[in-house]
Amino acid sequence: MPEYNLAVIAGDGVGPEVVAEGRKVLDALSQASGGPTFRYTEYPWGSAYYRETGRMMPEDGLELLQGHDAILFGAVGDPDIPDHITLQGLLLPMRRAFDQALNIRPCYLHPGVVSPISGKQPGDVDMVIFRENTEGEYAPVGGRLYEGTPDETVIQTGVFTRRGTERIIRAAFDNCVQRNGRLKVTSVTKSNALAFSMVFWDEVFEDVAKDYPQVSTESLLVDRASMDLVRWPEDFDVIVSSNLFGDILSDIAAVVTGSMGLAASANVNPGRKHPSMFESVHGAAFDIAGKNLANPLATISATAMMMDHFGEHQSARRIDGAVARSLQERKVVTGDLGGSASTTEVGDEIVRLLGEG
Ligand code: GGG
Repeated sequence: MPEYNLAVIAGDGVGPEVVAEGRKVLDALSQASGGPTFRYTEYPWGSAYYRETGRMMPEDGLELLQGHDAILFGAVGDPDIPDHITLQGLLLPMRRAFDQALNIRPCYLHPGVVSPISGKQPGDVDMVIFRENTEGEYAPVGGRLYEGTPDETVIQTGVFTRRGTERIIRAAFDNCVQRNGRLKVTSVTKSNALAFSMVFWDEVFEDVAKDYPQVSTESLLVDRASMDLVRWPEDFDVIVSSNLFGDILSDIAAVVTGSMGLAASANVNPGRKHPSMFESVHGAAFDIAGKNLANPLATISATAMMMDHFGEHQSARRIDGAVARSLQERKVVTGDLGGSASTTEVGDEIVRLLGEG
């Protein structure tokens, strides 16, 4: 019976509430005979830690995380701390230090869930977004000069390496070949305006595509892709995009599938030298924090992605099956999906459904 050594960073806002339900589901897996077991180490980092120490995590935080098999992450964000401090102090350094280059964000319209786009049927929306996760527009490269004067000058640079660009594009193609028979990869850029970085991205995309002749390809500008995601989401299969565009497009895709509260995310280190991280796409949602109202299904689905990462595919399918069944039955759903169940009730329901097999 394998035991996995997990780091848990519940973080801010609704993070602790949804992570508690994710752990509840992992613990339920452990009850099955031959199921995986888990050892958790909690790291109380985030905005509360920042208020006490002036840092989002301790100086040796990354060293502490390195020894774990994976990281289960909640959320970052605080109404009283600037977002660039909370994000740059914890989530983004973790992705870079652990070379979590592949941010994988699946979106599926489940039976029982109503899309805000009229006429969309269950399964019509079925896509996965591959977002480059360690460089691009989120690279912390730039500076500020003559601050507060009329000459104030600000530079923020995008960083696109051949290695990073090729890695995410190749991962998208590999996933496309494995996942289904539709076989289409859409690359999203803005190469008409960003004539260095995104023209380069387009070239790498065309090069990599040659290795996958069975996959059809398209290249869309991000403005066109954003429109199409809303009006024709069924046209997309696998999307590959830069850090910034992938971040935005995956939020659009999540709401099209009914709620941000359903969107899970894996931050994968392709070389497996470092721990990968699993989290909801949504943030801290501090307007509902502490009220037991948040939908924990995104985090619970992220635990299924973690199981797949460990090769525990049967456990992953059990979690996915329980999530799908709870959505279809609609007996226990949170407010974002039109129900009145609490965060803990949804977690309990998933555990109950896991028990039914
Ligand atoms: N659960 C993820 C979270 O807290 N997200 C907040 C956020 O702003 N994320 C931006 C990103 O994923 O790059």
